[in-house]
Amino acid sequence: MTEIKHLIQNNLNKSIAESSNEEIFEALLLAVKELEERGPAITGDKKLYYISAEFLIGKLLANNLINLGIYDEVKDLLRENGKNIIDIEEIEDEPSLGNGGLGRLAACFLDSIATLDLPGDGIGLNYHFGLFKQVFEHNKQVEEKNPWITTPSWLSRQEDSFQVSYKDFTLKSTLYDIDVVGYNKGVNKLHLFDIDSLDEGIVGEGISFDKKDIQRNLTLFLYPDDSDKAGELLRIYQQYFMVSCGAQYILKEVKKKGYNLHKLHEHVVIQINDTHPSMVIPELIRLLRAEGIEPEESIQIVSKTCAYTNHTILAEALEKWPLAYLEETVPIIVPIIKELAAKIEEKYSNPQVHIIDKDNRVHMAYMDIHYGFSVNGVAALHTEILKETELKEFYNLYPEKFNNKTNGITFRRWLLHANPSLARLIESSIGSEFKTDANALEQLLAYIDNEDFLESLLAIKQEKKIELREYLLAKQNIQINETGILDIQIKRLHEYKRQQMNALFAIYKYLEIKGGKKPTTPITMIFGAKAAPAYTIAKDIIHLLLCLQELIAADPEVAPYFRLVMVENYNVTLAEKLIPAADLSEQISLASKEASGTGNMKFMLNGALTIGTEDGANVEIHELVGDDNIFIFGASSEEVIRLYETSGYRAVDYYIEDTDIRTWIDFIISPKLLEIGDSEMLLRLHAELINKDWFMTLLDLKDYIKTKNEAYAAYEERTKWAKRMVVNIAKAGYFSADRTIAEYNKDIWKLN
Ligand code: 26Q
Repeated sequence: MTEIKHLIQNNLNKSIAESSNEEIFEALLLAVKELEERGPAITGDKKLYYISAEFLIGKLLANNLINLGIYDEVKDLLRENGKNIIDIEEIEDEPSLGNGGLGRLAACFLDSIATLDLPGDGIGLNYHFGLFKQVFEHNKQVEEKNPWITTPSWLSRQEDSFQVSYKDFTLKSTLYDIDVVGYNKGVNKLHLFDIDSLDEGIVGEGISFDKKDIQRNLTLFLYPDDSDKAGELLRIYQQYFMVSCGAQYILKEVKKKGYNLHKLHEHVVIQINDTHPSMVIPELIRLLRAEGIEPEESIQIVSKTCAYTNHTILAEALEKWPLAYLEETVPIIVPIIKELAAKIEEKYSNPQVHIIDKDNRVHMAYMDIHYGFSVNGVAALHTEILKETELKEFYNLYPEKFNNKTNGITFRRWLLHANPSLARLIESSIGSEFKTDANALEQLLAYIDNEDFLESLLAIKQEKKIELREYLLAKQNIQINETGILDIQIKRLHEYKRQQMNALFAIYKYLEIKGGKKPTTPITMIFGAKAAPAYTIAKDIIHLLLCLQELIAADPEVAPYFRLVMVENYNVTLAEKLIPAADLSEQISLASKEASGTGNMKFMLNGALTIGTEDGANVEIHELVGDDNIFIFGASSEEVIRLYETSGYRAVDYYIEDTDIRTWIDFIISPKLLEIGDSEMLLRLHAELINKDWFMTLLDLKDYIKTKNEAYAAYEERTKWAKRMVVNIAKAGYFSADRTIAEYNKDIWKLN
């Protein structure tokens, strides 16, 4: 009997064949944990700590089986006993410990760090209900709690416990670890801090709870952006808890290993994932001083230890905490923040680089830049924009700190697990090298004229569409058409990502079909998106999409040719089903606004073609695949930045001057839609698009429609399209997170 079979059987009190899927899932989880415990811990003289408020890890069973190299063995074992591994995978609840891109990136990074055998742990929080679960009621988003911690669980409770001091009370931490197993490699840890005094019972209707009851609410939810003060204070409490526990944990490990604290930076590097963990800087300074290190030296040590990644240039997402909020919650680090700020004011007269501004707000990013040794953006264009505009003054001060690290994704989850058929086709063509060296995918270019290969590629896409159709029908009672083009936009709902522009395309297409022009190939548009609970316009856009879904499905003149569907509760699990089935990947943000995007990379790897603006990593995708293998449209980032600087964009001008645009926008408040939807929401969105439209939907709308029609037409030439798919897959190797992490290590972390 093989090891895994033995371990599974040990955790079952009957045979596999007689056990339920739930029992098998639990037995497998315990067996996998056991194997991981036996696996070699990754060690080294210097260790990375990736601190992040979010780790959107997704389900772990299949991922860990793949990385342990036993997925197929387990699949076969289960099949021999009349069980389907896919059904067992379904049992697992997805931990929703992230909002979107930033959290998923952290998860992909942990996978690659372990795979490259680098000693590196994650540090975060153990949110019990994570990000809310989205349900649709009356074509509107409603938020519910999203529990995921079950018994048994991937979490293993540890002995370590730390005190965290706030103004009015002290909390005692508990620590839960999750194993991070690399692909056929050793094991790192994700450390998730929590409190025993948490009370899940205080959650009322939906996701409501007493935001002031910190001792009972601290780790209930991943706090999505929110505007009220109690919410902001809770976020500070969470952030400080995370970094204080993290810093204490790091120092404990360093001392245990017998390292000299004066040489901390030779043994530790801390990557600060956006500004959410920025308080680690003053906290670590405080702790080093408590260890007897001189004030100035403690600042120097920390400055050589911490590195900062920026993920956004949207002003509202750059954290600026009022000093008064920090005094009210975490007064213990306020003197240190003031001291750090004062040193900068002494040194530089330019108020634009001061940490505390004239309104007494602490600019967390500025503290990171002054007191960290590295600042990186997440795609080439993004880093250039940081250097030339947003953080220009800082780049002038510290050019040597700035560097780019274009994001990447783990191919274990996004190819091997999400699309095993494609992985098999690739392996049967070019061998298995691509599994450990993603650049080997380039060898697929040799198959671009191979008819059998192209046919197989299209057949796999078709198979994935059928699987998706069956899944959506079974799970969400959604009907899609597996013939024709599948056009997908899945990402958080935000105006800058311009789902509203795609909705206007749907209105245009609906009216065109009503006017008698039927598409030659059926079109299915799929959306998936959560809106932050307090983001009114984002919720209005979801409402519009759901109303359009209903309208179109009910119209017999249109429905046979065109469908729009919005999946409920878009998450990692759904992404793994949607992306392999996609033909067209929607990456249509207003140029300059999407720092990188990572969904764009996942689609490309799975043979979808991108329709997109020259934004984020789309620019690099475009460079890699060439003009013929991507559909680019819209204004450039330079044009957009100029329009903002000169206030040169006025949506209302487009509305008045272009009768097409006016027709489509007015359709939002047409009798047909008002009959289905909520007039307050539709009227508000209509007015917003005409009078505000901060993200310039109308600027690019016509170019978008033209380009998408070209893409749809191109889809009909199946062989040509398949060749474009080959180029996209072949060039996707650059976007392996293994490449990204190798760069972080070479330029920033310098482990090994
Ligand atoms: C800030 C203040 C208060 C409350 C919430 C927040 C907050 C929370 C989450 C701000 C930002 C986020 C998440 C940002 C994010 O996901 N950014 C994305 O990061 C990806 C990985 O680098 C990029 O690919 C995306 O382009 C970027 O949008």
